[in-house]
Amino acid sequence: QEYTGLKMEVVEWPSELKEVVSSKLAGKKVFLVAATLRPETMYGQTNCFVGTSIKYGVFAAKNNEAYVCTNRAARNMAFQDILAKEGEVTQLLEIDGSKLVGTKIKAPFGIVPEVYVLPMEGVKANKGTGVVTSVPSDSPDDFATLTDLKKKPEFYKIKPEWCAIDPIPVINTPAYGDLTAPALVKKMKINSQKDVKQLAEAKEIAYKEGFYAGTMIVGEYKGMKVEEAKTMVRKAMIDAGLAFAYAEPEGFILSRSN
Ligand code: ZZB
Repeated sequence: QEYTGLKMEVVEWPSELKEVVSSKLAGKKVFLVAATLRPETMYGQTNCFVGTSIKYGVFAAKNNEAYVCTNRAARNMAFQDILAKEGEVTQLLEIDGSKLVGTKIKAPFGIVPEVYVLPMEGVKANKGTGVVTSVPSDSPDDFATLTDLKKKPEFYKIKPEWCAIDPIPVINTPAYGDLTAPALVKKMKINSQKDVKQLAEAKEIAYKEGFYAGTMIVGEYKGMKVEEAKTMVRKAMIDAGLAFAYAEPEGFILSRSN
């Protein structure tokens, strides 16, 4: 699986983390790295998701940078020469996912340039980087989760203003309009992030519609088919130093867990 690793720079840490960060990560530019298959949707980022029971590490990268992701992803990155030294993983700090919630980060290419880290139940520790950038206009999972968070911020231990950004139109699809994911969630009567079966189905439809029938309605590639824009947006992000190619060696993972 070839992902785009999106570099979301930390703008402000939650107060609880400030002390440990200033001692352990002094002088480093720190990024949460989200793994995405839909770089063309990055204009519509409204937040980022982590799993609250997942353990994350902060790993030394090149040019005095540091990346926040799972240990498993860091090992994969090391072998793709994405970290400080090829084949080596240097963990500077460990952070519980629950503590990352509320961190303010940059959203590369986002129409809203700065967003917050929020909790999502469905984030898998063994997939991608364990960090997911959220695009509620085109991802049914993201839209359903944000709807939950907006209903019960106290329950999820978040501030309402962290999830206040409404879905941003990015792609038009003939079948579902300018907000494909919200339209699908409504049509399929999906009530929350816990409706995993219907969400998997909605995701499949959103992928197909977006990729084969979608047209960009914002950004530099406005008017272009998603099929063509996808690789161009990805390349632009990589050229700008805001992203990198990150491959998930599935065979390797399988053979290790068997
Ligand atoms: C932004 C985005 C925008 C995504 C969209 C999807 C969509 P797949 O197809 O199952 O491999 N993701 C990445 N890592 C994780 C994780 N550890 N746990 C849970 N979800 C994760 O899914 C790949 C997508 O799942 C990635 O692409 C990421 O969300 C999320 F408009 O990034 B995506 C219709 C989907 N639309």
